[in-house]
Amino acid sequence: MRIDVITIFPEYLEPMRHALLGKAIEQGRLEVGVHDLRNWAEDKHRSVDDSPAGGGPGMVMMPTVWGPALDDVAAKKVPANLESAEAHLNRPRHDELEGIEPKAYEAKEDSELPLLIVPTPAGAPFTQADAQAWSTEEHIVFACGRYEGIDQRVFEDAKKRYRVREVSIGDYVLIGGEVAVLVMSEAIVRLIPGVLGNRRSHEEDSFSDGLLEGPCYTKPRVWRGLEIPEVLLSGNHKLIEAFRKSNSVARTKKVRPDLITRALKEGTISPADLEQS
Ligand code: 6GU
Repeated sequence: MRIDVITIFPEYLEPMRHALLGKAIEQGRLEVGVHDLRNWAEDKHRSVDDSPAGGGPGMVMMPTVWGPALDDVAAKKVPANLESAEAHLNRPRHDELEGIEPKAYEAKEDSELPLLIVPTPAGAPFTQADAQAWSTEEHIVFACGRYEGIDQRVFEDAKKRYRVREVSIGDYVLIGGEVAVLVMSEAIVRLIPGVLGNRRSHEEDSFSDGLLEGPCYTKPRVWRGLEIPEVLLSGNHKLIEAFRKSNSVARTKKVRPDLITRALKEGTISPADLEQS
C-alpha cells in the first residue's frame, strides 16, 4: 500500500515513522509520502488560504493550491519520502511461527482510482468496517485541511481522479486533520495482511464482531491480593470462550448499549447471550 499525506504541517506526521507503521515501511508492505502543501503555492509568501466567499470568520484553503497538489500526488509525481525511524529486529512473529498465511480482508470496491480521504468533523463516521475495507487499497491519499476548511470545488474536481470520502473520527472538533490521519492510518495499516503478525488478534478485536473486548490478565496468578479469574487457568477452552463472551457482552451493555441493539439485530449475539452476561 502507498499512503500520501498533504498537509501544511509535515512534522505532525512524524509518528508514522515509528512503531507498527515504521515496521510496515521496513517490511516493504507500506510506502509513505508526506508533502508540504506550500510546495504548490504560487506566490512568494507561499499562501495557501484566503478569506471566505460570503464573509465570516477564519480563512478557507485555496483551490488553486490544492488542485495541482492533488493532481501530482494522484499521479505519484512526488516520492514516498518517509523512512522508518528505526531498524526493527527481524525476528519471526506469531503467524510465521505457526505457519499461518497472511490473508487479506475482502476488498469492497473495484476501481483503478486512488482513494482520497478528507478528514473533517462534517464527514461520515470512520468505523472498523472502513479500516478493513481500506486495508486492501493500493493508494490512499489524505488531504489535511486547516482553518475553516478547503474550498468545496476541490473535492468536486478531485472526483475525476479519485474516489473521494469525507470522514470524521468522532463528535468533537480538532484543529486540523493531521491527528485524524494518524488515527485512521493506524487502524488501516495494522490490518494490511502480514503487518500485525497475528491475524487472530485483529479477528478478535473490539468491534470486529460488533462488541467490545472484555478484560485480560497475565501472570502472576495473584497480584496485590487480586486473583486472575479461576476459569482462565482451568485449561477448559469451551468455558474460557463462554466466560470471555459473557464479559464482552456485559461490558458492551454497560458502556455501549447502542452496540448491543445492533448486535442483536445482526444476530452476532442472541437474547440468551444477553441473559447470561
Ligand atoms: Cl477527521 N478532522 C477534524 N479536523 N476534526 C475532526 C475530525 C476530523 N473528526 C472529528 N473532529
